[in-house]
Amino acid sequence: MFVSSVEPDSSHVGANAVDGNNQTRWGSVHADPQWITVDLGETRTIDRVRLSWEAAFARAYKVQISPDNATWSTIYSTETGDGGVDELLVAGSGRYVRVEGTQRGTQWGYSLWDLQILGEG
Ligand SMILES: [Ca+2]
Repeated sequence: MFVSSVEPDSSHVGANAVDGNNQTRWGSVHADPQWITVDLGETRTIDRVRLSWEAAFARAYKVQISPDNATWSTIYSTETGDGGVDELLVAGSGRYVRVEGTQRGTQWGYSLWDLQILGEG
């Protein structure tokens, strides 16, 4: 997996989503929308995103990719998320990958045990 850094940082422990450990989690505040952005460090071509949701899952979310952390292209979206593990086949190239939750599945926030961004590039 390619990760250079992740936002949000210490306040909501975004790093816990990309530490490869399924027992540490990132959790957002209890509001819509919320997001987590991963900086891949350089432009990468990605083909798979694997999200492991904690109990606080997203009913609706998007996976987006960007060259500059400003202009985003949506490479996956759903409005019928049911938590658990989502293994997504995607196609995209960029340096930044964002998971944006737009509708929570519970009264809590959005929470991921782990987020893997995989590809060849
Ligand atoms: Ca983790």
